Amino acid sequence: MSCRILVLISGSGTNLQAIIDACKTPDYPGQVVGVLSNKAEAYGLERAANENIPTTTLSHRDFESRAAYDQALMAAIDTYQPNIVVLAGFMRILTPAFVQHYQGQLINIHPSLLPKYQGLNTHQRAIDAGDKEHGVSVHFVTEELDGGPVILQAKVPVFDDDTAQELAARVHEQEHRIYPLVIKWLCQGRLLMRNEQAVLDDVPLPVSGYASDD
Ligand code: NHR
Ligand code: GAR
Repeated sequence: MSCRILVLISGSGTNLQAIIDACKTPDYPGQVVGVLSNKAEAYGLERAANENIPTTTLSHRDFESRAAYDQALMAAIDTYQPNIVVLAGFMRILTPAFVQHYQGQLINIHPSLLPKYQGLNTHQRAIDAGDKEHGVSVHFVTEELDGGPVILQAKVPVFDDDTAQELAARVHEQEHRIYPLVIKWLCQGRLLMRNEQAVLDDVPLPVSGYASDD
């Protein structure tokens, strides 16, 4: 049976689209069964509707605390009975209770070469630091923000005259390649988190993830 994927978004959903498109390729082991947004205006909700994928919007503004929001979020997610939960540009920090509920089945894509530039505004920070290389990381989500074990990274060059927007576009191309690949591994049961480390085909991955060249 195909792996049930639930995607959490807050914005444009280009990663969501890449995942949906990958799921349509022959023999892909998963399907997006639902999309959940904390923002009603997220364009990703339209992308889902265009693909006849059910959506839920749950605004954090309607809840008194992060704990209350995350309880409602978990209840909404679990109605879809997902096997895995994928953060794709989801912009709310998740409580330990949430993270523990989906431990090992919850991944995020973060636009930096972790452990560099945890948090927000990563492209501008890489430019300001004069980095020659930047990129993207897919990681298991743990209680530590952007601190869970890295599964896979992709690198891009930073050019001297880059704007944050140009650099972000270069990173996005890589995001759309690596996220469907990692989701496939997770769906196939080849990828898991063991002792705070990512393990692929029973091989513990290095801190910078699979196929890293350093
Ligand atoms: N939650 C946990 N527990 N662990 C992680 O690793 C998480 C997470 C929730 C989201 C994505 C992350 C990113 O890739 C992510 C990883 C939002 C913020 C943030 O500061 C930081 C990191 C990430 C996502 N959010 C603000 C907040 O108060 C709101 C910002 C906004 O709405 O624009 O939640 O970068
Ligand atoms: C992506 O670049 C993703 O890495 C980043 O937001 C963008 C979402 O784009 N995630 C974060 O910054 C998480 N805090 P998308 O909505 O087009 O997929």
